[in-house]
Amino acid sequence: MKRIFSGIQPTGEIHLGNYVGAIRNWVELTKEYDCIFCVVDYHAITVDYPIEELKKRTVETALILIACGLTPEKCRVFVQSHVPEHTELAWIFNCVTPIGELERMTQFKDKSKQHRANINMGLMGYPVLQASDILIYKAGFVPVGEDQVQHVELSREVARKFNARFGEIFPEPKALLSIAPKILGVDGAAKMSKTLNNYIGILEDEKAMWEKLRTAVTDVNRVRRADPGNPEVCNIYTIHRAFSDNQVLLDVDKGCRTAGIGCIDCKKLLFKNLSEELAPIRDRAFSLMKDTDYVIDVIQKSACDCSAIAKETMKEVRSALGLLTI
Ligand code: AQP
Repeated sequence: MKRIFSGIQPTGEIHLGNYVGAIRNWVELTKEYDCIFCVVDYHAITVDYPIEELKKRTVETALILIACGLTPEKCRVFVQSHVPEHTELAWIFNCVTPIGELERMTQFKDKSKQHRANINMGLMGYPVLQASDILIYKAGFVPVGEDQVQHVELSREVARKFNARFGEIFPEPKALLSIAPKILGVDGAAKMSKTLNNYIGILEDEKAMWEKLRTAVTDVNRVRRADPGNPEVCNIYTIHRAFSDNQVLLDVDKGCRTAGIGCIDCKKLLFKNLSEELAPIRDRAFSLMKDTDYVIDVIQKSACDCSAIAKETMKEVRSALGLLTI
């Protein structure tokens, strides 16, 4: 069975972008692939973060993945720092990754602007650690949102460079995109992001969710209800695509182009469909919050499984590098 790896940072509330861009696709893919999903806490420390919050965020992120359907019967969900071979392999990959490649990564450039006072090596080496997260399990496919495609491509290059120098050990992983690989924030401008605070969290209560949706930016050309719009440039329509059936999509598309439907009515339709899908996830998450021992148990068992795979890979890697083993 082909293997999939993907990760998510414990950097705050999981939002609609994470959900439709990644997590919902991950649940689907468990039907066909051997899946490993990881809460990547070492990635989260590449920027300043509230230290006292990290443990809670880490457990909550794993908990939400389970509530979304990534249950231990279907896949493994574990925490990156519990399998230290990830960082060991990252060091080795540092030695085959050209600095120039890292400097041109879009995320590095963006985060360097956002965190001018702390542009550290970890921020630049983020994609090297990501390559190691994927390749330590020899995963062939990496389901991600559009923003992460560039990093997956770098993982391919890292695998290629390593294999060329030390022998064929790693596959060249491919990115897999969901049907909604890029969701913009409620500002309708930047990518929906935990740290940009422009998101709708998937566990938010319905009142808060509607308030954010109600005021979310749509096609800027629709100033008045009578103005026709273009669904292709409207973030609400993009989110509709992820939650609404074909008939609703056709009606909304036509209504928007002919000014037959107002933005608020379009949002109400979306809200109804969103709520239907997210309500059971929210219920499962809130009941798991009362049983975090179960969540800890899942991440412990998964780490144990993943550790066994990672140790095998590292044995091969150490031998290929010519390191002295004792
Ligand atoms: N807006 C988005 N649209 C589609 N997919 C998205 N993803 C994130 N934002 C969107 C995908 O979600 C997965 C997990 O992302 P992450 O938490 O590891 O990091 P990120 O991409 O940096 O997401 P955020 O919310 O923007 O986090 P912060 O603000 O902490 O940097 C990935 O597959 C990602 O593509």
